[in-house]
Amino acid sequence: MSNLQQQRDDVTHIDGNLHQNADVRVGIVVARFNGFVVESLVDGAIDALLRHGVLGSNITVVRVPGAFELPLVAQRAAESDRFDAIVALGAIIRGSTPHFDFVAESAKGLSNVATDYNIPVANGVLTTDSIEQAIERAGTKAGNKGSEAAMVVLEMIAVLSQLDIDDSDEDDA
Ligand code: INI
Repeated sequence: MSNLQQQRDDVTHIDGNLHQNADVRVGIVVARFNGFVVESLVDGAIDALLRHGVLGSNITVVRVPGAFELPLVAQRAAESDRFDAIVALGAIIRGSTPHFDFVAESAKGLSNVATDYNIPVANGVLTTDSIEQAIERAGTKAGNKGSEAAMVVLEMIAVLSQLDIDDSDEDDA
């Protein structure tokens, strides 16, 4: 075997498996604004979690008025220690009100929650130019961004737990 091939074989790969989720606790924070779209994201997220072994009793859905409110409630949910991951769902549709850009900007606060509280947070907030684009991403021709966000947190939980295992192995050595 060439030296290069040997080096390739020695590379450590960490991938999350999606099979062991019976103990996983997920908080889903949901903006009620544009609810006709957002509820399809919620259905998609819950369906994906249940199909991957998360127990219904370990899923909590928290509803807030709009996407602007999501970062605070996501932060509080992370702080509570009640969840292993958070999925944020909403739909910010240009033209719904004049302050689209303002609301869209505020939803960026979600990304800070993950790093500030060391917990996976998936951003399942649609930001679209039209209602049609939002519908396409909520269970029709462009998939369901709610179920995608749910899968993201399951993968992240698995990846992070793999990293933790590898750390403790090194400590033991
Ligand atoms: N909230 C949304 O979730 N989506 C939107 O498209 C939206 N628009 O366009 O206005 C929206 N506005 C409400 C906002 O999230 C707050 O609830 C409101 O500003 C009160 O703080």
